[in-house]
Amino acid sequence: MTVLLIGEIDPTDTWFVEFIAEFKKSMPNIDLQIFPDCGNFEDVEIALAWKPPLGALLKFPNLKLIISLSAGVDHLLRDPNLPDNISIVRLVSPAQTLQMAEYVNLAVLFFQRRLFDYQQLQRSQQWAYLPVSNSQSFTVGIMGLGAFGLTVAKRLRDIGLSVRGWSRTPKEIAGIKCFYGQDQFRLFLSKCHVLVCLLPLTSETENILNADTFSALSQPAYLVNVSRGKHLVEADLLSALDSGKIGGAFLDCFCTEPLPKDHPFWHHPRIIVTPHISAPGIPSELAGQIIDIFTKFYTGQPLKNLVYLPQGY
Ligand code: NDP
Ligand code: OXD
Repeated sequence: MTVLLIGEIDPTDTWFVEFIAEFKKSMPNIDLQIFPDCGNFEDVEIALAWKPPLGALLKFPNLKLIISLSAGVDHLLRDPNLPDNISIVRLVSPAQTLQMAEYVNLAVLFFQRRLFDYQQLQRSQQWAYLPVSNSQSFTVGIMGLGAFGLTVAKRLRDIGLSVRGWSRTPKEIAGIKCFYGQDQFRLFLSKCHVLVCLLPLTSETENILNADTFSALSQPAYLVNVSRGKHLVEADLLSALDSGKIGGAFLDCFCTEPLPKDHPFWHHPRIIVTPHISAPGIPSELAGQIIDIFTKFYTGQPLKNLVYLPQGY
């Protein structure tokens, strides 16, 4: 069997070097080819994809399964020429959801303990005490209660913060106040001090982090965007930071990645920029998941984390 690695894949990048080595170690009998330097296109049955070129997956007449190398699948679904009737599964690993929970915890506590204000005091060598909101009255709102959002929400709940969540369909989660659908969006926002975006990027969620959303939050208000850059209207965030409506932001994903050198986010005193590393996934664990998917697929067992195309995630 031939498996194709396709997309924005730099075989010299540290993560991919490790991933390819783990893949070959765990699946020595599988012929792994990297697009476009692959042999016979007819031999390819499974594609491992990360931002494949538009229309490229149509070139493989015997393709049976697409595995997204990421949890988000916007990089695949943006392609209007995706082959029809082929299942798409995405990789979601427990270690990766834990990494995300750690990152969001870090950001939330940074805001709650007023570290942006202390950084400002430090710059002018001021030794001063600033009052802090207690954790039960500091509310974190998680947009998206899927694989990542749920783990993040439970972690924050378990350290004693007040947590609410918002999803498309109704949920009941112990100790977390849940809201759903467009009708309950503003009600959800109304008590949140920190807004964490863990939504998939779809036509319904693009630009959802905008001036209107920010104006519905409780003060002081902060933002964590760890999902996709296109959820955020960047100019609205800069205005909200200028006016004080938003007190600070942790941003891990951007409309253009890498973030251009002249982008105003780089030097903003109330923005922490990280280069899409909140939950990078562990190559050995992902390779293990891929073996499991191959086994299930070729023995006709149901696959987990299937993408439902009409929903967009
Ligand atoms: P899931 O598909 O498991 O969950 C998505 C959640 O969003 C669900 O709760 C869903 O609601 C909700 N949702 C979707 N559309 C809407 C809508 N229109 N209104 C309200 N809620 C909505 O996704 P994951 O948790 O696995 O991943 C989320 C995103 O995180 C990924 O798409 C990716 O962009 C990002 N990500 C970023 C990483 C990084 O390193 N920065 C790493 C991994 C993921 P419902 O439950 O009702 O279906
Ligand atoms: C993902 C990501 O979606 O790393 O998995 O962004």
